[in-house]
Amino acid sequence: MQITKAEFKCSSEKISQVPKDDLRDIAFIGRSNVGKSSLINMLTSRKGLAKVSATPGKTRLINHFCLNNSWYLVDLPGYGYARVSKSQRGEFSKIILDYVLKCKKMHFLFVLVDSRLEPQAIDLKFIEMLGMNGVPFGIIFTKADKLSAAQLRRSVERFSKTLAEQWEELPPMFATSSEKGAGKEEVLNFIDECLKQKPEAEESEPNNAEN
Ligand SMILES: Nc1nc2c(ncn2[C@@H]2O[C@H](COP(=O)(O)OP(=O)(O)OP(=O)(O)O)[C@@H](O)[C@H]2O)c(=O)[nH]1
Ligand SMILES: [Mg+2]
Repeated sequence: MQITKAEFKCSSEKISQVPKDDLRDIAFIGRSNVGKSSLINMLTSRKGLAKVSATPGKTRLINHFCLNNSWYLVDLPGYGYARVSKSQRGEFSKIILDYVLKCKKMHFLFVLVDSRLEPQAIDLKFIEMLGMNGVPFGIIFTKADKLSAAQLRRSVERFSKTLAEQWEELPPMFATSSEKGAGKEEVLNFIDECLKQKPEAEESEPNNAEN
């Protein structure tokens, strides 16, 4: 998929504020500082589209970016950042849980994990919560430029093995580097395919005219 147009649409504090049109969301989440905003800029080839910061906790709102006038790429706040106040933090904040579990616009969620780290408890917990709730998701291993090809492969294998202990089927997985542009085509092509699929409600309820 070629990105011909990428523009900021809005920031929302709660899901009642997200755009009301029927364009679908492809969202990005993960621990603070994992590289969500950088990846969004890399995928859209727009350097300053999403705000990047070396200080974790930069993105606090649900940010919608409209791509090719046909879908939304969504930058979500990070989880697991200890320095935000307790009421904002929770285990996973209300804004994150509401969006991920209740927002009907959300079509697919990418969970970003740092490719350099061992599987982190909070990421596994988040993924477990997605699995239990039937949320469609994939995993992106970020900052791949910081590892050799062999180290990256081992890291992905380690994560897969951990997930396989609990789940029969593994989610789609990608490795990216926002510094080098690696993984861009794979992720964009996956999104393209994903958007061609109809939302589940339309597939399973074709004759709901009385509703
Ligand atoms: N080397 C390298 N650094 C990266 C990459 N992606 C992000 N970074 C750096 O990691 C830091 C955090 O990046 P962000 O994109 O702001 O991370 P975020 O997940 O949006 O963070 P929050 O909004 O705070 O949750 C910045 O210093 C980035 O420059 C990458 O692919 N390679
Ligand atoms: Mg961010």
